[in-house]
Amino acid sequence: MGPQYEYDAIWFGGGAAGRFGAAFHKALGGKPLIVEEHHLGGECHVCRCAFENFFSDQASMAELMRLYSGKSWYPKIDLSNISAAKAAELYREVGQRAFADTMKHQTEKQLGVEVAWGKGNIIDKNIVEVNGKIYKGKNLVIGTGSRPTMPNILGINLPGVMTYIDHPEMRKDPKKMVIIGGGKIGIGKAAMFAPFNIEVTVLEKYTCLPKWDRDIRNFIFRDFKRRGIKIYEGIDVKEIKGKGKVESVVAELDGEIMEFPCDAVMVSIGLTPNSEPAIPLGVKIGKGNEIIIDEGCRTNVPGVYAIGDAAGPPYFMAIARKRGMIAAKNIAGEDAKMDYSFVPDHIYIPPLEATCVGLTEAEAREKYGDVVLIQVPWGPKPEDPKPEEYYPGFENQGLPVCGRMHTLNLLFYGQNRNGLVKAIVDPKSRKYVGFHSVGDGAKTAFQYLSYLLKIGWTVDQMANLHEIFLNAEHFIQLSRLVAGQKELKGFAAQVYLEEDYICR
Ligand code: COM
Repeated sequence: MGPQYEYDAIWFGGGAAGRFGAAFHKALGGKPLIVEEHHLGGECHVCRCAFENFFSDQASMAELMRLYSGKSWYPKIDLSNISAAKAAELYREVGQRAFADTMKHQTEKQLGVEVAWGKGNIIDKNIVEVNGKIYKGKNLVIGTGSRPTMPNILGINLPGVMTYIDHPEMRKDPKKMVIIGGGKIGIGKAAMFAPFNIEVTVLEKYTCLPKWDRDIRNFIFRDFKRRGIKIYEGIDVKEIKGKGKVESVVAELDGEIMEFPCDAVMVSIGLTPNSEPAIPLGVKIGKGNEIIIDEGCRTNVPGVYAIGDAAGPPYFMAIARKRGMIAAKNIAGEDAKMDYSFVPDHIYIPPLEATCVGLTEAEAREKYGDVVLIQVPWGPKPEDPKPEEYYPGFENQGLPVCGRMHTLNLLFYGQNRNGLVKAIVDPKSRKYVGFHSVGDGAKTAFQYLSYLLKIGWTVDQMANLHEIFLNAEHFIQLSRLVAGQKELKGFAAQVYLEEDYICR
């Protein structure tokens, strides 16, 4: 750092990328300054991952209470008055504040990273002004996040049109909600709202969750159908109608105009990077409004870096944080590069979760030819199990639901609904090429599975691990069942669940 600079780097934005990057920078021996207007941790704890985690748990509880009500020893539960708005209020009152305090305490007190609180104004690539005070940095790191992409259609500004940002701000439960966009956010929100007696319809212009494995998609959407969540694909939204507030969504399907009455609309068609603050610096901006960076998170302007969502997809917290870490290393004089291979993906679809990493079956077949599947459930479905009738003597005693549904409580969830796990293996090398799961609780394992994929983990190595029975992700025990085969065949007939979930 030359004598004219107070800081090695000014981290413009203290979200997941900037907070982790600045902390890493400090740990490397540098002198970082974070400039942040609202909260450290960015949107995560306000309306994104932390909020979704909380709200999904509320939705899971509601959905499972409905399923368990009056069965076995569980008391009858009346859910007619439950409220998504109440759940959101609880998070606003408790969760948001608690998270904001924790982030501030951890960053400033525990890690000793300096923060300039207030709206920052970038004067040039070495000078940022905050509340009239000038801060000078040798490097500048832009971590300004992203915002929901909004379609340019009539009625988009009507009261009742929301995005993920407004979800924690809900004050009243809608009766009917239309979700525009069936990507990760839209599908997750559909599963989150439905348990609260909200009628949900998803309108997707192309295909919902297009990058996900076909069996996983089918599993999710068949379950949506059972729950009454309607999915339309190939439908083009034209207008949101209403006098003073949302009343319906108008869309075109196969040349036919359809109208969907509703009192709320959630828009989830994608994200747009917040690259605007960096434009005056002369950084290159891509077609999706993202700041263009190299593998080391450097922009085209020397000394200016971009991290997190501001630098474009993949929009994923781990990528945001790692971009921060890579920028920190390079500011400290290393030559570090981002590695985007084997990044897992995850959706909360309460009461389930879907997680995947690596290739889908279709991609694997294209690349490796005849792949082997290690999968449950597979083949013909068992008859729908009948959950026990109410067990006399337990009326209004005991807990309604034991937390979430882990493992065998999923049996309540009905025919083949207790999850699907699928590992895809190249039989020649015996290496895994993809893992997929829908069920409860698998996401923890995927943090490690993604690394195992990367290092070329084999079925034989997996068979040597120690499973803790019962776990939601059965990959270890399933792999051991077939690992003795000299010529790997796996054990999953290639049975596709029929695609009957689309409303058309
Ligand atoms: C996640 C926010 S809640 S951060 O990545 O820890 O800053």
